[in-house]
This record gives sequence, C-alpha cells and structure tokens, in this order.
Amino acid sequence: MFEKILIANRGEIALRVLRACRELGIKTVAVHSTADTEAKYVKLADESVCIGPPSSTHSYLNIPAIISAAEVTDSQAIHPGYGFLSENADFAERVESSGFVFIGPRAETIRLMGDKVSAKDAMKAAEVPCVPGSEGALPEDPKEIVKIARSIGYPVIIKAAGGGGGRGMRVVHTEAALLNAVTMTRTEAGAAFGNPTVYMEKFLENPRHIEIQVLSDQHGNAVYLGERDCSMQRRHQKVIEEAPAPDIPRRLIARVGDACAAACRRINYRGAGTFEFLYENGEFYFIEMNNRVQVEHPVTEQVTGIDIVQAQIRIAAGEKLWFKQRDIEIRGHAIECRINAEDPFKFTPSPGKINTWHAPGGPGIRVDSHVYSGYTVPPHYDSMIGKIIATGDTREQAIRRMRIALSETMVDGIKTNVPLHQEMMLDERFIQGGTSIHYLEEKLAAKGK
Ligand code: MV4
Repeated sequence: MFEKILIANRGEIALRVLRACRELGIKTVAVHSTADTEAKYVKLADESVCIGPPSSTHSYLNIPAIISAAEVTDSQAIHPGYGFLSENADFAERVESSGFVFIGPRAETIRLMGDKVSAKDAMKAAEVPCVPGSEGALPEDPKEIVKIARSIGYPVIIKAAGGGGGRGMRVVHTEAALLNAVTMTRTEAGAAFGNPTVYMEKFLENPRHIEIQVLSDQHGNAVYLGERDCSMQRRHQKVIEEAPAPDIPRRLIARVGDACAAACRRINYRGAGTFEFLYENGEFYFIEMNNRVQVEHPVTEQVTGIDIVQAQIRIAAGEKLWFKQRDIEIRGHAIECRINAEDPFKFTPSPGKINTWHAPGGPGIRVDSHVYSGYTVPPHYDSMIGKIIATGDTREQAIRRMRIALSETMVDGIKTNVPLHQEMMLDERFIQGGTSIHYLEEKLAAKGK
C-alpha cells in the first residue's frame, strides 16, 4: 500500500479523500491555492503545499506545480478527485511518467473516453446498449448527413466528439434545419475543444439519467455497484441524486450492469468509473463514461456499504478486488442533496463568510462538507459547499430523514439552496419518483410565471 498520497483537489472531495487515506493508514499531502490556505482539510493533512494564486488555471490546474509538490513531499500517488485535472489524459500521463501512480484509469483510457465517438464505438463493440445514431463521426458530404438523419428519424441530436456533460450539442427537429445545425456545432466544437468532429444520435425526448457505478482492478476483475438516478438537474448540474433508481426492474439493472462490468474487463479499465445512460420506455442507452469518482458517489456507498474512494486507492496500489458481484447487495435507499452557496431560486452564486454552520445529524444522516462556522466560501470555485446524504430502509424513510436533516441545517451569512431542497422533498412528483431530466427545469419555469 502507498505510504503517502497527494490530493490534487480542494473542498469537500479533498476532505473525503483525506478521510479515506487516514482510514487506510496513508499519509496525506494537501495542495492548495492562496484562497484555500485556511481551509480545515489543509490543516488536517499531514503536509500541505501552496501551488499558486486563487485562479484555478494557476493552481488546481497547474500541472508542473502539482508534480513538483509530489516530488518535494516524496508522495507515491496522486488522487485527482473530480473536476479540475481528474479526466485530463495529459495530466495522468505526466503523473505516471514522473514516477507517481495516478489514482484513476490509464491515460489511454481517459483519452478513449474523452472522445465521445471512440467511447461509443468501444461500448458498442462491448455490447453495451447505445443510443441509435451515426456509425462513428459524421461524414463531410451533406447528402450522406441527410441520409443518416432520415434513417435515424427526427428529432436527432448533433453532439461534439470533444464535448460531454452537456457541452457542444444541438437538437434538430427537421431536415430543413439539419445541415446548418451540423455546421454550427462543428464550428463551435472546433473553437471550444480543438476538435470539430461531430456525431448524430436519435434525440430522446423525455429520458431519465441513470448511471452505473463500476469498480475494476488491474487483474481482470470488474463489478458494478448498482445504479444512481441523477435526473433531478438544472443546466446539466445535478441537484439531487439517489440510489437505487425508483421503479426500474432489478433484472434490467442486472443486465445493463453486467454489460458495464464486462466492458470494463474488455478494455482493461482501472479503478472507479461511471457509465451514463439515458433510460426511456424500459430501455437503457449509453451516452458517456466518466473516469473519476463522482460527486454523488456517497449514495452508492450508503446502499452497498462499499467505500468507493478507498477502493480507488486499493485498486491503484495493485490490489485484487476483494469481493465478487454476488457479494454486492443493495440495501435500503439513499438520497443526496447538493448544498450550494447560491440564491435558492435565482441561482446566483453567494460566496462569503459563513458565520454559523450547524450540520444536521441523527439516524441515517451523512454530511460530506469541508465548511465550518467562520469559514469563508471563496468566489473563485464551484459553489458546492457540501452534501447531505439521507439513508433509510425505504425511499419514504430516506425522504423523511432528509426533510428533518434540511430543517436542522443552519447556514448563516451566505445564501444556500437549502430552501429549494426543502421544497423538493415535499414535491408530489419527486415523492412519486421517476421524473425525467426535464422535470426540475420545467417546475422552476412554471414557478417563474
Ligand atoms: C442526449 C439527450 C437526448 N437524446 N442524447 C446532456 C448531457 C450529456 N451527457 C448528454 N446529454 C443529453 N444527451 C440523446 N440522444 C439529452 C441529454 C440531456 C441530458 C442528459 C442527462 C442529464 C441531463 C440532461 C439535460 C438535457 C439534455
């Protein structure tokens, strides 16, 4: 096992990784910008290194500074968390060529999955169900493009190979709008991702976002840890996640989960990963794969009892998976509310000093947050200040516990989205479960009228 790990991230996930390291008896190095010098997780780490000014470009995205920090502290491995450099193949490569272990997939895998066309090709070859669409990238010939769209049937969606997470896509409803949309998406993709390649899919009008968590070791073993429902989102930012997904037959999950684990074995995947699917009319359609630990990983941990961050570390250190698929049981139900420093209904960021922070507690409540009374939320980064995860025997119990937890949560000094979550936990359609990816935005739009 590693003796010392450098955590190349900040905020709640830096603290989450730190806790995993401590439980495994591994020393930690926190790297931080000058805006995070006073952060509690920086003090909790065994060592800390300042890697630059507040702007993430010059600190948390500063590859040479992070590699130097690993060198001067004699770290053996680097955990990238989520966001920042976590899915940067060049970073993973530089980490490994400098003699450190990157806690994540091989650079080659990150590159494969970063290109959504090659990711989909790989998944198709592995028999993971995909959205019907073009065979790989769209050709140049306009006649061919029209033909492909006709064979798929409108509406279609044009997506950038270099995009993902909702960036670089355009929905097309008619043949008249097709070629212009392809040209525009190509131009934007070239500018945004340095890659004008686009592909086409059938546009699914009202799907749910269901994702499968996997773990895959370096010895050919892979398992899936069930699914998460992340349909409750606004502008591609998830707001509430849960596990298991309401009302999806377990045999369907088992079928798609087995396909994901098989795909991991086939591509020799290393570490934790997430297969993102759209789910509509009882069918799963693969869209993208994420190569990192995700914000919402705790709901899976709560219902499986498996510590995903510790698993990432143990797999990176070369351990064999210590359990089999048949050992994994989904028990109870977990719901996560992301707590953001923002106006609860206007969504404008609300950084600043938190005068009072009272975290909730009690049966089934987990709080993953790095903030405390007196902490100042810097304006330079993501507005998420933590996550409340409520677990119960049933979904109803998890919702009841979340309502109580939200009522106990006191944040004074900045605005948070706690009132939005309180409203959601009383929302009839949420309580019913199984809403589509459009539900929250439609609800907010209706309220605005
Ligand atoms: C789609 C889609 C409908 N049909 N693809 C958006 C994020 C990116 N990961 C893929 N996205 C979508 N791809 C087809 N063929 C609808 C979306 C989409 C979406 C997906 C997941 C969660 C939220 C979303 C919000 C809007 C659109």
